[in-house]
Amino acid sequence: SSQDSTVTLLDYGAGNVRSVRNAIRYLGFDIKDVQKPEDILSANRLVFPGVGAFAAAMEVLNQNGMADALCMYIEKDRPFLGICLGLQLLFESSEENGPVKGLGLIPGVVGRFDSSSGLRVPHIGWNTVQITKDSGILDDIEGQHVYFVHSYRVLPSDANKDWISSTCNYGESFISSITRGNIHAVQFHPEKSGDVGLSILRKFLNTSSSKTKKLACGKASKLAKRVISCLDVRTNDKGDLVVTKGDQYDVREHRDGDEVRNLGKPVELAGQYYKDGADEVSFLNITGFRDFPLGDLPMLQVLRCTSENVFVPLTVGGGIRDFTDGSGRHYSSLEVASEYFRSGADKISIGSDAVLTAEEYLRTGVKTGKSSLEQISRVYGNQAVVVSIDPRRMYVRSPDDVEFKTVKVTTPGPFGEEYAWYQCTVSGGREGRPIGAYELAKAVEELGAGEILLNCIDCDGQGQGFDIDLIKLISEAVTIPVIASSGAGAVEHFSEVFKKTSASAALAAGIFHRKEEAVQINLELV
Ligand code: 1PR
Repeated sequence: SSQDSTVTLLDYGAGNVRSVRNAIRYLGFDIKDVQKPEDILSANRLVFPGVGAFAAAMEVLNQNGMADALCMYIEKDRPFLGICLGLQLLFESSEENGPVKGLGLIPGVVGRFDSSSGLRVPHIGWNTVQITKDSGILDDIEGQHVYFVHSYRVLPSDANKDWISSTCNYGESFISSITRGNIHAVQFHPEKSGDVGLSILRKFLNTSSSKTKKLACGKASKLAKRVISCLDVRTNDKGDLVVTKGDQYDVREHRDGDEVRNLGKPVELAGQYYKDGADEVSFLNITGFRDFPLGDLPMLQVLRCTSENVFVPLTVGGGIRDFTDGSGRHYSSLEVASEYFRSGADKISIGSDAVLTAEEYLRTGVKTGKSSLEQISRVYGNQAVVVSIDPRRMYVRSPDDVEFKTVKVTTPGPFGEEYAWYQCTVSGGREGRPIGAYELAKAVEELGAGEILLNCIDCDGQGQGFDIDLIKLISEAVTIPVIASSGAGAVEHFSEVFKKTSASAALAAGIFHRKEEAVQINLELV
């Protein structure tokens, strides 16, 4: 019956739940949105993809009677799946801007990961989980990786141990899923965990009565390093949005009339890379600094179409800043970012605007709270905000020659210089700024960035390997995850960057466009 294919979704409007919707539809189910508490009580199966901050979510749930309905629904053991914050809200309270009271169905307090011992927070990445009891939905995921993105977690205890169906290890063992009867909740994102995640969702949607099989107990979890496929996107001279790729940021052919290199259509290529096993896909709208992205609606369309079929995290960057259009209408950077999130992005990436913000912050020592970076991370959480750095290597003879942090380079410069600093640029590498990558990285971490995408203009498109000196410098300077980028030309380059630096992920473009390597790079083998 039509009832059987209906999934009730509790979306209280705090962020991107488009991916969850897309995944449910992809699996052949229809979605009914909760409008009032009665819709919860009459649901066949309820999915609760909590997004945003704990306190804000509880406030909305309490205001309109949803919290009571939710507790009643769960106490009646009706099929329920909570995702991420949808797991955390079931516990007694959270320390996130708190203490804040939760739904109180499960004993335990939601606390922050402790970054004081060098642990990178937010925890962003693919982990295996250790299954501790049959859940009926996680049966097959032993040894498989699922995608996590969170700064808060609940620890296992005697009081909640009967609920726990799996744990995960990130600096410490935390609860990655709970199960009791028909009630399930997961800390990771099944809608962003590729085929493994889709199979978990499918099982939940198909079974209300769970037929479970016996499980062997698991191996220890291990954080997998992520490999990210990047698509640099821009409008070509004919007006089509194309994937392009530069050589040290120069995307023109230098023959046949200097055309912008055209490597294919963004949606198709993203779909291909997902099928090939990319852990994440990033779109960088590389002319966003001059073409306003909300005027450039095709980019939003690319996100909408891509997110219908790509079930791993999507990042989009380019042109995130305040803007006044020709008719005098003002758009805030928050509006631009919100539009990207609504269209299916999980993270946004800020380039040029973050450089200007960091410069001002270092000059004044004041956090105004008004920058794009601060506003977007306050509203969407710092895990949703990437800062993309486009540095250029500047050789010097001695560290005393510049006011910026230098490194002793592995390969000396053209005049035998033994040191270098890395100058930040804006507008796609066109303009150098008086700030180094090191100073920028530390400043944006303080201002609320959740991750750093570290490019290197010198290495971009060269296929000669990542700039290990640079990546070591930055990944040791901050506690947020760093994505190494620019220069991958062989599988060995990925293993090198993970062996020699503490980068959490590696991003590449050309190597995948040239189809020299499938995206799936089995790092344990290299
Ligand atoms: O400044 O907020 O509008 O953001 C613009 C964004 O576009 C920034 O993230 C900036 O890095 C990017 N961008 C601007 N111009 C270019 C260009 O190439 N002309 N692309 C550009 C950046 C670097 C990576 C590339 C890696 C890996 N390209 O995206 O994919 O270097 O390449 P490889 O594996 O082939 O070596 P804003």
